[in-house]
Amino acid sequence: MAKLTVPEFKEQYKNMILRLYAEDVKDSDAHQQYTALALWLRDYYAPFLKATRQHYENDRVKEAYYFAIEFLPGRMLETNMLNLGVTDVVTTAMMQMGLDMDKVVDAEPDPGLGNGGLGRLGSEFLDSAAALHMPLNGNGIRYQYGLFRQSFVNGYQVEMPDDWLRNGNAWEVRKENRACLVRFGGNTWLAEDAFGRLVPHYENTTDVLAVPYDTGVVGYQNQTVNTFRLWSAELPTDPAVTYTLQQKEEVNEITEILYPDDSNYEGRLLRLKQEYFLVSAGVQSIVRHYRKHHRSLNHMDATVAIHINDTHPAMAIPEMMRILMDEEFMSWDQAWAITTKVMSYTNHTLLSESLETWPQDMVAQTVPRIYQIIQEIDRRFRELQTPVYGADRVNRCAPLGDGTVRMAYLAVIGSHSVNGVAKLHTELLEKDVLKDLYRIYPARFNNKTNGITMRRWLQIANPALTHLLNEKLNGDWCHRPLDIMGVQSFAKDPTFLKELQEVKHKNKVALAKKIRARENISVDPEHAIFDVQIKRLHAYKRQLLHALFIIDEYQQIKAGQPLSVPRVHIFSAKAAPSYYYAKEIIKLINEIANTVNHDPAVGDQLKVVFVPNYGVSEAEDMIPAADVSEQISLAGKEASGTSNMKLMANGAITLATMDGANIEIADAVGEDNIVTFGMTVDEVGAYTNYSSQAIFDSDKHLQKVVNALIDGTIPNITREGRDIYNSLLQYNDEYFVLADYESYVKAQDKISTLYQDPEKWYSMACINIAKSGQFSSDLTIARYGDDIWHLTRDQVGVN
Ligand code: GPW
Repeated sequence: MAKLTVPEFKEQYKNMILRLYAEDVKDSDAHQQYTALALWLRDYYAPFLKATRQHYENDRVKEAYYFAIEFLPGRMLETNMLNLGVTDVVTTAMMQMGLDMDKVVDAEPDPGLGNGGLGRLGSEFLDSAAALHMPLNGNGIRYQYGLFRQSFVNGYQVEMPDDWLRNGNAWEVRKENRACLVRFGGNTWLAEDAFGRLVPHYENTTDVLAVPYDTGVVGYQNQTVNTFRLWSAELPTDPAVTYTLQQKEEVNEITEILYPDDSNYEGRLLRLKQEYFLVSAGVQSIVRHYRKHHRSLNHMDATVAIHINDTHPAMAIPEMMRILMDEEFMSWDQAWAITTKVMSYTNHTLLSESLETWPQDMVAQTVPRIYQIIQEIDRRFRELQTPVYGADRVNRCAPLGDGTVRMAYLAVIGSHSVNGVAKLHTELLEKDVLKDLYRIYPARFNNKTNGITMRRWLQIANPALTHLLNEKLNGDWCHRPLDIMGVQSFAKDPTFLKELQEVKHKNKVALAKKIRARENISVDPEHAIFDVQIKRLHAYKRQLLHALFIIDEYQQIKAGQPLSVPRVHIFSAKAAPSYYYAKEIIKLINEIANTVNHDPAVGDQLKVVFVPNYGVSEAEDMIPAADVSEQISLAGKEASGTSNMKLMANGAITLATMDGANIEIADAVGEDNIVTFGMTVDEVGAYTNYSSQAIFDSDKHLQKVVNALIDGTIPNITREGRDIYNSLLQYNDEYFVLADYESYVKAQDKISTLYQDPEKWYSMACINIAKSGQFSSDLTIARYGDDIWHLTRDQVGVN
């Protein structure tokens, strides 16, 4: 393909605006400009999408399908321009046409198809796989409303619908010709057909039409474009059938809204329907596609891999069994052999409240045939394993138990691979959460530490740092993430460290400007440490620990002792609408902000900003400007974390407990380049006689801080302050906030001391950037491809 020139692009773009809106470019608004550019890009990569598909099909390339109930793609405009290698041409042309590229970029809605880390990881994997020519397809739900938009009223979280499709979605292509029917409810029984085969019969089912919408996932300057498929629920088009209003609503609501719960299981019927809708549509379309090119399904595992992202899509296992047996007339054993070879599963949590366990009667009523198959999986598992491992162990880990379907156990039993998302997490799965199944299937277990895409978090979010890296590194770090290691040689180069400091300063100024404009708060980018904690609001993530420290600083200032270094504490987090305690923490932090930011005695020493509506785009604004990365979950609770990786790559110093991937970050950078604190997993486990009251009673300083929750130091939190106070004392502080407090304060003091020596600080930042390459999702996804899915790919720079 000839290289695109600026005049060519301008010509094509003007035509696009004309075709779409019958207007001149100068009369168009930002949204029109964005849509036209997105459609132009879609046209531009369409031939690559077609060629990629044809290559996979004609060459019988093995393809993997990543099934996930959520994805969090973020805006696609800049990513696609970067990956297609047209950023310079397009931005120059847009400028020449008098258009403001920032406004065009901002006109793209951020698709809120996910809650947090789980969904974002899925999207990073798709991006990385395309960059490596890996045949990986995304398979998810096209929620009409994404995660709620968050705002604050009087410091309280207010949720508003996220109508992200209001103006259409330029990237997607509806494929009604690829729709399939998904069957719910009714009765089912087996009866012999004319050939003497046992086949299921159904009556009174509700059939739902699953319509796919496909979006291209553009590889990084490599002409690969993979497919990201989202399913939408609609009424079947059969004119002979009529529907009541209620039936219509029941169908439409299946893909209407994303459940706003992060790492928290809620046994709601609609969610069960969403899960089955996703897997049934996804597996049917995979089998149908496979059928086009193969006469039998006996060797499907040679060209198909299906990945179950956490347990939400675990019904892919019985659904595959159903199709192979009921529609392809395979025996159980044959179908099971294929299914387990095709399926693999990632666990993302250690929290018991996140593990899905559906009531058996709910599953039996909602998806009766699937329930029968799960019963048979359970029966055979027990029959096979009880003689070897004994009834107790087998009872503990069989798919059915306590009147529920235990989805994690089903997922392990029906897959050939089970992985955790950080070394510690995988170890704890083996030792604790899944120990009985680990005993039975040790070879299935493996670790795949999470990763992040440097393209979004450096090349797009942090152009200044990208420019500096490009200047210093000979190797092509954009293709070979481990090459970032090269900047380590500048860790003692004062000129480089100054440049790095200037980059950070520039990003802090830019963020300060946005905070001023959006939140009406002035923060000082010259002197203050930007101390950042951005992630879902959850008790185990301990935003409260951070908040207590701010109260501590405030009290110190009020007592006449200035802080050694000014601080800006930046939070951003959504709380699940039904998560009462998390919302109280939001209110607390907002009121701390209110008090501190308006107290003339404080001035620029201390500022607190709670940035509303955290999402991918907000993260892109904040991460490049962070000095400190708060990763302070109670050890043993955070499976991995991924903001820890994004922040280190942008030169923030991690302030961390030894939890999740923090441990691997600490190993990578060395203890001099990270600040760790708090109890280890083993210490938490051994702490059987914890009394938060005893800690409180023995520490005057801590008492003053905690009492601020109830003594009026922070106004307007009468109820919240009392509830939080009680959670810490009366309810014995479930997440050991008080136990880790002293150690946290010391760690924060250490941060302040280090920061006062810029050469030391930026040398640490430099090492963090240098070592971030190993957390590239390009490397992670290559390992999934090699070890789990057995996919081909082009040579990656795995140096
Ligand atoms: F509970 N994670 C998440 F395991 O964002 F399903 N939402 C979720 O519902 C779950 C996990 C689930 C996160 C983990 O909390 C985080 O530690 C991890 O880095 C991320 O998934 C990606 O693996």
